[in-house]
This record gives sequence, C-alpha cells and structure tokens, in this order.
Amino acid sequence: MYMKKILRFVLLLLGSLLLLSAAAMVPLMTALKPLTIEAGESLPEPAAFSRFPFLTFALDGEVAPQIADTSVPGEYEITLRVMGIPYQTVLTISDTVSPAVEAVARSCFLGEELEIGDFVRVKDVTQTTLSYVFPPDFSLPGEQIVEICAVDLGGNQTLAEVPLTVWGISLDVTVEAGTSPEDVFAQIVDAVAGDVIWEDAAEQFDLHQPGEQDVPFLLDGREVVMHLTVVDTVAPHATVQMVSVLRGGSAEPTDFLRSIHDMTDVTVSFAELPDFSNPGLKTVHLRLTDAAGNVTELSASARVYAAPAVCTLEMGTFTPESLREFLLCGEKLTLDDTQIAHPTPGEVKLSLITPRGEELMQTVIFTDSYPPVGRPQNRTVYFGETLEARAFVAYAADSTSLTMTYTDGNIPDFEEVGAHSVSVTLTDMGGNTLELTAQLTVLPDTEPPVIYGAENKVIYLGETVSYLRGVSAWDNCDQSVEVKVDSSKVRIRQVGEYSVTYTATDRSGNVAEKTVTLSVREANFDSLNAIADEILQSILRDGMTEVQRARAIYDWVEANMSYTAYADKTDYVAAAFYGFRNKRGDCFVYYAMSRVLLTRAGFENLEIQRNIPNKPHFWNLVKVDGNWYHFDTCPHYAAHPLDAFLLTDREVREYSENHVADYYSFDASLYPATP
Ligand SMILES: [Ca+2]
Ligand SMILES: [Ca+2]
Ligand SMILES: [Ca+2]
Ligand SMILES: [Ca+2]
Repeated sequence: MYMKKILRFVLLLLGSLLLLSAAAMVPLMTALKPLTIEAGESLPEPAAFSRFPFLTFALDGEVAPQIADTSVPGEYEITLRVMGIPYQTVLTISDTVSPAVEAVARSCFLGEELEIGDFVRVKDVTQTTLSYVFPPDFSLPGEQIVEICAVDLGGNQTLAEVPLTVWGISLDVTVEAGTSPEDVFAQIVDAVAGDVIWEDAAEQFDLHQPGEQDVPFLLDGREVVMHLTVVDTVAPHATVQMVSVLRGGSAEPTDFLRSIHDMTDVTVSFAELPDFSNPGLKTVHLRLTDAAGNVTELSASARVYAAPAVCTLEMGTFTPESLREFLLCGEKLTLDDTQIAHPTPGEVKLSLITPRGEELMQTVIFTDSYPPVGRPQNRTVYFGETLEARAFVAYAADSTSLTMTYTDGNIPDFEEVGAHSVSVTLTDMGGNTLELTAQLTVLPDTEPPVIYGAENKVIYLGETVSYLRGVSAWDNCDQSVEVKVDSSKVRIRQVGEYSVTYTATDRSGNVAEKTVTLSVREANFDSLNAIADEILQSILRDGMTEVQRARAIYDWVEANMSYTAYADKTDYVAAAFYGFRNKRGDCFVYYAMSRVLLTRAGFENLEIQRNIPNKPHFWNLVKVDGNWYHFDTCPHYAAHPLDAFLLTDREVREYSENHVADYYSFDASLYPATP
C-alpha cells in the first residue's frame, strides 16, 4: 500500500515537473536532508526528507527497502528522485535504549550446566548479546550471585544480578546394587527445594543388575534425567553344609550351600570337579560369582558312602539278604525292603535314607541275560479237548517268571485225530526265549454222553410237567452236554402212558438216548385232600400268621414221620398216600406229604431236587409272605442237624459248603430265587 501510494504520487509529479524544470532550477543538491530515527520506529515517508515544503510533492522513489526492518542500527544511504532526477541522502537508525533485563533465579544440580540465557529474560528492539560479568560456578554447591551483562546493537548495556542455587548433589548417581529406590531418591529429595516425583520412574529401573541407566523423573514439573550407575562391589557370602553322596554319584554345587547372600545373581560352580569315586570324607571347593564378577571361594565337605550310585545285577544271582548287602555295602543307610521285594528286569530307583535324614537315590539295573531251561512232554487228548501251551512243558526254570505260548501263535488242531508236532516258546522277563517241541496225539471220541435224572414220571390231569428239570448229560470229552427232549407223543389232558425220549450228542457225534414213561393219571384227590384237611384242622388256628401256619405243617411232618427207604420217585400222590397211612418214607415221601399239606393250606409251592447224578434228594420251595424259601422236612444227618424251615439260597449253600457237601446242590437257573 505504501509503495503504491508513492508510485501514484510520482506519476502526478512527473507531468508537473516537466513544466517547471526549465523555469525554476533550484539547487537540488541541498533539497534533501538526512534523518535519524530510533531503532524500532517506522520508516519515514519520502516527504520527511525534503528541506522545502513545496518540494514534497515532487519526491519519489523507495526509502531503502533493504532496511524495512529498523531493528539494526546504522547509517543507510537513501536515494530519492526529485522530478525524475535521483538524489541521495542518509537515514541514521540509532539505538539509544538500553535492554530491559529481568533476572530469573535458578537452581541446578551439581555439575548440571545451565545456559546463560536461562538466567535472564531480555527485551530490546535490537539484537542483544549476553555475557557473564560474574560467571556461575556449577561445581560450587550453595547460593551464589551471577552477574550478566546484556549489550544491544547500539552498545547500550544493562547489568543483572541473578541468584543461583547449586544443590549439593549431582545427577550422576552411583549406588550399590540392592539399594532401594527410596534410598536413591531420598538424597535428591533432601538436597533439593522442590517437588520431586519419582515413583513412576522407580518401576522402570533395576537396582539389582550392575550397569548404567537413565532414570527420568519430574522436578517441579520439568523432566530431569538421572544417570544412575548400579555397582556391585560386595562379593557374595554363603553358609555351607555337608552333603552325602553315593559312591560314583554326583551333587550339584548349590547342594553344598545352605544360603547365599548377595544383591545380584550369583552363579555357583565347583572350583575343581570333585571326585566321588571312593568312599570317605571329601573336601569340595566352591566358587561363587556375582553379576559384577566378585568372587568368593568356599570349602565344604562331602560324605561319600560306599554304596554305589548305579549298579547292575543279574537276576537269580542274589538272595534277598545278599542283594541288601550288595546295595548298602555295610553302610548305615535305611532301605525299605518292599522296594526290592520283587525285583524284575529293568531299572529301578531306590530311596536310601542317611542317618541325618537325607534321601539318596540309587539306580539299580536288574538284567536277565540267560534264556530259560525246560523239558517238553507229549500229551494225548480226546477229540475236542484243548490244552494250554504250558501243558506240553514238563519242567521249566528261569530266574524270572515265564510266559508259555504256542510258537508264532500256531495253536495245534485239537479236532484233527492223529499225531501232531507242537512247538511251545518259553519267554522270560528279559525277553530270552526257549523253544520246545512235543507231540500231541488226538484220540477219537467214541464214547457217548451219559444222561442223568431222566426218570419215569407220574402226573395227574390238570398238572403241568417240566421235562428237563433235574436232567443233565455228561461227556467224557465235552463234559457238560445239552440234553434235548422229545415229548411229542404226550397228551397231557388225556389219561395214558406216554414215551418221552431224551437225547444228548457229543461233538464227535456220539449220541446218548434214554426213553422214560410219563403216566398221566386221573386221581381221586378227594380222599387225599380229606386226610390233609383233617390234619390241617387240628394244627391251624384262626389268626395265625403265614409263617406260623407253615411252621405248624413243618412241625407236624417232622414229628409224625420216620425215615425208611421208598423206591418209587415218580408218583407224588402215591407217595403222599403211603406216608399218611404208614407214617414213614424217604425224602420223596416227606416232600409229597409236605406238598399236599402246603397246597391244601393255600401255599404256592414247587418241587426242587438235587442235581447230582445217582444221589437224588427232593424237597419243597414254598412262597411265604410273598417270598420263596427252602422247606425240607426230611431229617438231616445226626452229626449235621439243620432246621430247614424257610431257608434262603445263601443259607442252604452255606450248609452244603460247610457241613454236607452238595447236600443242597441244585441248578439255580431252574427255580425262583429266595431273598
Ligand atoms: Ca536498545
Ligand atoms: Ca555382590
Ligand atoms: Ca532268564
Ligand atoms: Ca464222548
């Protein structure tokens, strides 16, 4: 704006001066005057340089564009044009105002260097140079006055006295490892007047590892960096302890130290490798080195026991006593015998306890290097009979237990009649083997099974029959064989004599066959029932419980009967008549009378018989209070008396096991179970 204004003015003057120039030739050399301004003032207008008020309109040109900024004192040539002709004059910029200086009191750490500009705030139009009159001594703790001189470009000077406090502590801090952050900062906090905030920094530096690190913290809000050097000048110390070792064993260097004290990490090593190959008391040299390399050497003792740390023993070469002696070598060490009670090939770790209660681990390797010895034996079997591999071994011995298998899993064919070569492999626990060869002879089976318990039977119209109850078959080879029954000829609702055929076939096809007669009869139960009812009337009373009623029947049969042989075991009606009339009979008669009395008294009941061939025994099962029980009125052997009234399966089994073998042997699958 300023320049445009001048330009417009000059164009106006140009025309006017062209007219005037000839007439008025003023001595223009003196038309311009020099000017002086104070630094910082604005540049004068061109007109200000005119000596003559009427010439002001004829001046043009630029006033020293190179000094647009008036902050630099000096004399500057100014060229202006009067009516197009250039003339020169001088503009003087002077600085006569001294700098304004404000002192800034400072504090610093010992050795911390502050800049000179940190001590003052200076205001001056011109550039100011600072210099010390009394420079600070940053190495001198305490308060001091620093004197600073500020000189501006006009040569004006201002002096300032600034108080400086040098705290008696440096930011280069060296501490012993293990010092706490509180202790590190306590010195700073004590020496410094100001708020020190260091807790955030404390989380980030490590006072246990020697080395240097920068730790920034806040002092009155400004970040200050402490150069922290952590040193470890103290060698570790430790307390030693004696260590027990097995012969040839080892121990860790740290085993010999009860406790280690140092502020940095300590590594422990043997100063020289100890030799534990012979029993006795040994001195062990230990070297403790901390993180700074400080070393402490210590001596400790090792008690080396004669018992070996590692040993190998062949199975079968020791007895329990000699094994114990071998392992302990006479040392007073405690070994729990259960650990070596059943040695087997392989490695076992034994725990040995010293008299001082230390546990020492002993490694024992049991080996089985020798194969088994043995002798084969030939075997002869009937067709269908099978044998385990061990059946072909007459004798075998080894220091470890043996497994006996058919070699390569080749089981002989027991269903091929004739002679076979059989190979059996004996393997010990060490994996050693012995192969034996024997001969197997398979004989043909020509003997049929034997059928037991298939007897003639009598039933009465309205009754049912269980053909297979009490019937079994036994074969010389197959042992128990299934019995089949053909009862197709029986007309159970029609009085008559019918053939029932039982067959049993063994695996060789030998067949046993037995045909019995089932008689279906029409009985006149009236007289039998009348006899029973008369007895029941004399022994039963109103209000008796079921148990009391059953007991009355049991007691009546037992009291009124005596035991004699009785041949027929087929017709219970005939047997009951016989018993009631003659007051004697065998177990079948007792069973038959009990059956009639129980039935007439309203008890559900079943026949039950022993399943031992050629040793028949009959008794009753009766349902009392909703449960089945054994009910046997027939007398037992005098030496083994039994009140066989309402007995459970468990109770009759106990009698058979502990008193009379197989007395109550029966096929439980055919009868209801008792409680
Ligand atoms: Ca000045
Ligand atoms: Ca140390
Ligand atoms: Ca062996
Ligand atoms: Ca047979």
